Amino acid sequence: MNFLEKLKNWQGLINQRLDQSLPAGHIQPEQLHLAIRHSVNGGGKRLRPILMLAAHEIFPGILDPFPAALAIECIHTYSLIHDDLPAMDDSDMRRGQASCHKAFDEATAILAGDALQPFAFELLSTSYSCHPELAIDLIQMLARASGSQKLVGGQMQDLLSEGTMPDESTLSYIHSNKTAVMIETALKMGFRMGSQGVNREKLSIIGEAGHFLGLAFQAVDDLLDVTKTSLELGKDAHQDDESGKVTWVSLKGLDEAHRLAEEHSNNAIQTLDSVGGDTNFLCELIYFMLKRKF
Ligand code: GRG
Repeated sequence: MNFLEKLKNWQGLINQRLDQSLPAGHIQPEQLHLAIRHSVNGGGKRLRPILMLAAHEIFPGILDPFPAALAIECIHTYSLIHDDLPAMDDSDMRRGQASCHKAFDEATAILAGDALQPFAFELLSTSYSCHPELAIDLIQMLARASGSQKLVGGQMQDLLSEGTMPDESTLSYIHSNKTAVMIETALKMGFRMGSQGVNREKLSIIGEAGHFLGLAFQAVDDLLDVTKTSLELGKDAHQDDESGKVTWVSLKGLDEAHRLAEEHSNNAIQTLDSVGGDTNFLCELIYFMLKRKF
């Protein structure tokens, strides 16, 4: 299988497993489960679960990595649902369709996001219960990444900084936590599940590579926000400018944002060099993410 075939194959498997794992739409309360399914099954590139599978493949282990991959996608989707709410980014479109609060209502969207969080931890704790040390590590990694000093903290600082001119260190804090942390955590969780996963030194190198990749992903996201249409992106474009958000593009211009995206991607690949194992797919994925068009 070449790179693109494998990517599509994994996307298909992730979609299938998500569909099988989520509570069915007819289960009470139907509206809540339909809203969850609307957002989770509504598309999405599935980059975080794919990154997790790619990191697992460096030194593959014997356990099924898919439940962990689904768990991170559930946390990511909850963050998108809540980010789209009127109290946050107020976006009408997500993943090429109406955002959750537009398709349902605000209260339902809040609850759909709420429900996806415990669901992610239920997946981890039940799927890996025969390997308690692994289960605890994975739960800790995902819980820390989604907490007040990481994902939620990054989102809070992003909202607090709207309409202001944040300095570079505040902007780095926002990007590191709002965006890079989940990418870093996807790689670390995937690697932790592999046969060399308890090697703390290698785990920390994987985290560092994930951090660079996350910063590259954010720079590309900022570039796409100004250069593409909502139809092309499947979500509201030009949001950063409209909501008074400072990005690397507004701070330094398009060329510098391009340069940063390339530099961070190259740093991610160089960092992976010292880990050993099979990083071929992961390195191709890093370039694919750099060149992505939506
Ligand atoms: C509400 C706690 C909380 C956090 C929200 C997700 C997020 C944090 C903000 C979304 C705004 C944004 C542009 C974030 C940076 C990059 C990002 C997470 C983009 C969306 O990820 P993709 O492109 O989305 O991988 P898909 O739909 O493909 O999964």
